[in-house]
Amino acid sequence: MRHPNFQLSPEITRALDMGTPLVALESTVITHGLPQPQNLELARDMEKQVREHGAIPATVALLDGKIRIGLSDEELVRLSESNATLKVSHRDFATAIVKKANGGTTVAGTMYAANLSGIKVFATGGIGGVHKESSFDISTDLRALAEIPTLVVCAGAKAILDLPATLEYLETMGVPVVGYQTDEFPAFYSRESGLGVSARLDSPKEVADFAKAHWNLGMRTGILVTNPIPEANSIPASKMEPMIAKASTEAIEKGIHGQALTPFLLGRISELSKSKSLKANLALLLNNARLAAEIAKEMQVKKKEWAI
Ligand code: PSU
Ligand code: MN
Repeated sequence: MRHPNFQLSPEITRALDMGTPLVALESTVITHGLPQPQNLELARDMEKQVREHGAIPATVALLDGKIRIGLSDEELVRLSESNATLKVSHRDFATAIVKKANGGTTVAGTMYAANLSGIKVFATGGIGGVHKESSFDISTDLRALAEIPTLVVCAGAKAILDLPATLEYLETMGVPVVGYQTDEFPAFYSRESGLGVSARLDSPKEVADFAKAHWNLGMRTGILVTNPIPEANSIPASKMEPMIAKASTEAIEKGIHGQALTPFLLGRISELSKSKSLKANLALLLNNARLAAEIAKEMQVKKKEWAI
């Protein structure tokens, strides 16, 4: 793909030419979601997980106003240490370009850039959704899932959100919500939520077959694959709920809203849980990178059979 504002790394260009499996990775988690130095460690570890499971990682970010697909290690360091980064969803790309800024792409922003580059599989932690704190804060991640045909592997939606409302929105928009080896929609830090998924699938091959069936019917939505956090790192929902409620009340009291809300809540919950939630967050991110690589391998085998 040639576009003046996009820059693909040589490795990604080669992988696209050769048909090597690729996994896109977001970067808001690096710039806004995690503290330093865990953010850099996590970025490196996610790339490593993807490689160890047979795919090439394509971290998406903005550097000096260019949309970059695939970063070098020095660039990862720059992004993780840079303080004036933007949080980039659809409406922020042009801002970053015009201001020649650095930015971390959200789930929505990463889906957009990955899809334009020809990358179909993407791993993240938790998608954004419908917030509890204000009456009309709906993450643009949901709109992206409704409109961009990319497969997103996540650990459910962040437990700080209104999960039933988030699932209703996805249903309305025709976005499949797949439970990976589970019948229950996972709640990020916890494996359980009491809410259902639209399909349960049990292997990377089954997921690849599902994607083929969905897109070959002419559907143009994303596919959300929800992968529960590993048991050993999970925190029961009953333990998380009081901390989430406290952080949520504080956000309302301080008048924090819009793009700043998610980073505030994640940071505050990490403090309240004495970093237990941070550890859980890191574990689920790596778990998702692994599964995404396995799915990308299966999907690459089938690429010729896709309609898109
Ligand atoms: N998952 C995490 N940490 C994060 C995010 C997700 O574990 O920081 C980011 C994602 O990039 C997601 C964004 O797209 O938070 C959602 O922000 P908002 O609710 O403002 O749309
Ligand atoms: Mn929002």
